[in-house]
Amino acid sequence: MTESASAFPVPTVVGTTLEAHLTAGTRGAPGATGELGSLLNALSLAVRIIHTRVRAAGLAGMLGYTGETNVQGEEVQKLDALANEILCAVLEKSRRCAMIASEELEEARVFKDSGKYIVCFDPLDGSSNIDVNISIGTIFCILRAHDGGASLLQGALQPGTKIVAAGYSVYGSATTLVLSTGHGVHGFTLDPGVGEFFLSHPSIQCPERGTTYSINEGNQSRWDEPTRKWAQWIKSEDKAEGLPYGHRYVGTLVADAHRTLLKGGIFAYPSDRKSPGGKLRLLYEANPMAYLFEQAGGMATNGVDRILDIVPKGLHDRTPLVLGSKHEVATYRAFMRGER
Ligand code: AFP
Repeated sequence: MTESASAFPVPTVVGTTLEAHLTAGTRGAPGATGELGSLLNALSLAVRIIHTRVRAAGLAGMLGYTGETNVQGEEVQKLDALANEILCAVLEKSRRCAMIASEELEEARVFKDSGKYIVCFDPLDGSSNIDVNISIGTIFCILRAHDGGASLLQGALQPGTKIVAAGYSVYGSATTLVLSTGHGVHGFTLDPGVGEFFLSHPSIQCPERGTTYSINEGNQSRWDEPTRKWAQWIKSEDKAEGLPYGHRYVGTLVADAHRTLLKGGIFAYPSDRKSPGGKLRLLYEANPMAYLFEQAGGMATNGVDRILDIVPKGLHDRTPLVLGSKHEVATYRAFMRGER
């Protein structure tokens, strides 16, 4: 062996790749065809491509707006549009998708020669943070196409309890992919040198209690009385209850939810006078996050009901969203019921 070769120690431990994890997860499972695993691998490919575009956006003239407005009435960022195109192309080529629903598309898109799944996604969450180099992400969930009834559209409008897998990626100091297929929540970190996701956070558990709360305090004047009372309480001084909590708010759901999932505490985007039905979207923001938090032992509510029980009426339905540790979310709900 030459001098130079021995200078680089042979890696003793090669991590578990996403593919190996998914294959192990479906091996021997009754009726498993590997199609779901292959669809999740396609989604991870889309995330890796988006990762490269996000990292180089400032150099490739990909910051700023396209000049168009999307179905949400929001100005579309160039990276939003690009991330949407990447996901649509990769999912169509996967032949595992019968249909997709995207935050950036008014209508659902049906694919020919399709597979048995529907993917709902927010291609690039946190648009307001894209140009200022703050964490952004991609959010998705997967449903069985023909479980919802006759039409494919009905397939997308199933309650979150019908989700078969969900996940999100965070393009932050590292690119992380967090996902669940109903057997716990697992986190993978991208090794950019290898271009591969390796298991870095196996079996994530959302702590029973936390010490931080996350809400856009700038909306306070628009909140209803119970929400204002809860926000006042969580900032009050009470050692026995561990109050006050620290305040953390990035303004990107994936980043605020990721912190809350790993460290505990609570994230809340309640309804208010400006958004009486809530701001966040049910199919591709609230439902995927609610599925992951419940899989990790946390909770998700709209303040009254369990998010996953809500039956969607339309692709771009909005909902109040409260996520987090059991203790904090249960306390929040008690305030909304006037029990505190
Ligand atoms: P999009 O960029 O996908 O529209 O997401 C932004 C977002 O829906 C979510 O990521 C944040 O939690 C929330 O909006 C931030 O809203 P405010 O700017 O009103 O706090």
